[in-house]
Amino acid sequence: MMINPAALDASAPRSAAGRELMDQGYTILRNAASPSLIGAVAEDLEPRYASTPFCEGGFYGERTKRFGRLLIRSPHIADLVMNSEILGLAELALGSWCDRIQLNLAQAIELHPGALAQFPHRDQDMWAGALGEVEYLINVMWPFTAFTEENGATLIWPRSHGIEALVEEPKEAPIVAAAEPGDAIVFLGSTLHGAGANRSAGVRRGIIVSYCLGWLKPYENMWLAYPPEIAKGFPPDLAALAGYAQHRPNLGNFEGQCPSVLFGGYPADPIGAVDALRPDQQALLAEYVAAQRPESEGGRGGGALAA
Ligand SMILES: O=C(O)CCC(=O)C(=O)O
Ligand SMILES: [Fe+2]
Repeated sequence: MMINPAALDASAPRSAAGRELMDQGYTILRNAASPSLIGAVAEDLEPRYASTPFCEGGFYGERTKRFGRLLIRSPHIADLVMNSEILGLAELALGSWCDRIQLNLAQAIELHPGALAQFPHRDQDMWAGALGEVEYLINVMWPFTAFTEENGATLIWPRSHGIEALVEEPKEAPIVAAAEPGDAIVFLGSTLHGAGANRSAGVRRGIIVSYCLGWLKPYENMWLAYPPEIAKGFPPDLAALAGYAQHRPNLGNFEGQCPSVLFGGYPADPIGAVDALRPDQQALLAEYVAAQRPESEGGRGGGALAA
């Protein structure tokens, strides 16, 4: 197995990392976060790793621990989720398919000694959409311990993404995404991957943060993980990423308005629905509406409908 042929320094121009991501299906950003930030998050999550039971089932892994809702478990996680390099890559990979991206998952993972290799999979297979045409998701693993071949570093099949997702057998062997705390292992939802086997005597710790198209059902139920009374304390960009924004047109509304209306409490009185449209839709609609308004109200007097 090759180790990390696609590793890039985060200080390299984003277009290089972006090109790598889109060409290879993955990239590894070296030093994408400071050791102190990673250390602070790891420390905040420490008690929860210890108290979380092992997973059940062959996919999650029976020598593996996982827990979600990371945004409530450490005030520092927001800085990882909102990392601008990562958001840039997410926009690059997903921006053509949606009006806005959203948080799909923020989950801690701990692979214990004896953990078996995870079933190789593509994360996009949770959705029943067309394959080989659309990118649905981008995944970021942030290691808290070194990821090595021995302790189960993520295995990634290079160039298994995009249209290759329709091919049954990958054409190439996987690489070992060896990485250090502070690095970010980034791969697409169409890229074949899985956790390696932990044959070491120590645990492999890290978190997965993933982003998906804003019109999909996210893997982690964001509104239950972060109800309004919690999300109202997030910075507005983070709250929007965690589901408190509409995907234009009008998707994900609460009573016809942006769900962030709930940050002020549940409305005591009825509220009216307000369009949330893309500019192109807004322009089309304005013309259609104006054509039906009487001239006395600034419209064109019913022309368009008859035409
Ligand atoms: O832990 C890893 O290295 C990968 C985990 C993964 O791919 C998943 O749970 O979907
Ligand atoms: Fe996965």
